[in-house]
Amino acid sequence: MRHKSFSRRGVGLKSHAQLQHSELLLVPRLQNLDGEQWPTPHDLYTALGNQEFVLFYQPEIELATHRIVGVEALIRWRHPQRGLIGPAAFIPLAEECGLILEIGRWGLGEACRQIRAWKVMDPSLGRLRVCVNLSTREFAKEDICDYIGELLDEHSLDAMQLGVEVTETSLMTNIITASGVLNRLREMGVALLMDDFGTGYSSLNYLQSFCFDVLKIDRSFVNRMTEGNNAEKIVQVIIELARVLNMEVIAEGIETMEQYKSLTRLGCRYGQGFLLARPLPVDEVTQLLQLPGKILPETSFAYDHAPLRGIA
Ligand SMILES: [Ca+2]
Repeated sequence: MRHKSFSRRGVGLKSHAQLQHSELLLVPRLQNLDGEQWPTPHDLYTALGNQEFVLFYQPEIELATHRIVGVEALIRWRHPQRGLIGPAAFIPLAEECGLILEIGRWGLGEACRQIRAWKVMDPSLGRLRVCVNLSTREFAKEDICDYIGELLDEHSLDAMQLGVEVTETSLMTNIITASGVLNRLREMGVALLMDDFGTGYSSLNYLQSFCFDVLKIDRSFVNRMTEGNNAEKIVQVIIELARVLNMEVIAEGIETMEQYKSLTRLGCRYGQGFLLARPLPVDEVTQLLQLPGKILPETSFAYDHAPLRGIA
């Protein structure tokens, strides 16, 4: 893809006009203007060394009350010239060249440091769950459990404050190691979330084999929901499946009031998406977490933007 614009501005909840503008900054840019591939592995090494990666946090909301129950940590690259860059532009390369292990560890450490900072600021935030996405390669190394254990000790955190989001693809890649990692994280008390549920090859098989605390309904189902169509029926069945298996369910990618209302009607308890709150820089999400009861005012909902597509 070609460049559209460069900017150093961040993303916020200031106004919907600003939100729509800032969205453009997160579009993946995979080429320089001269057509050469960008970024290169060397660019990623440099970015890590220069501490250019940052975590944004997207609230997870109880749909009936608008209460924030958790946040998902999502990586961004704050490039000194190119501005804020979404993960689609660099995570696949990081996976390919192996640097994902170091970037992932940085992300876990940064999330734990932030959980501690929120807890010190307001002890009631000690119950907030912060979820981190584990990449396939991180998940394939059993020492990830030791590393997470060290971080929890270092920052004096309860394991339940940390959630780990795992996709079916990660499970599939190395099922034996994955099984060991999941069992150990469960023993430690870390919350396990099945990410992007329904898009893999063997979703039901994984639910049978592993104990997850939370099932996240993939955005592709939520995005296509209209009353009575197949996507809505699939979502309905997933919600029921989670209920029977005693799992929490979070709908991903809620972008319109129609989707929000349908999910509420179907009994989906939690949701996440641009309608409710976008991924936000730490200072802005901290402001939301300080709202009374951590309840988002409905006036903050992004009613009037056109549907936006995933950059998470
Ligand atoms: Ca996720």
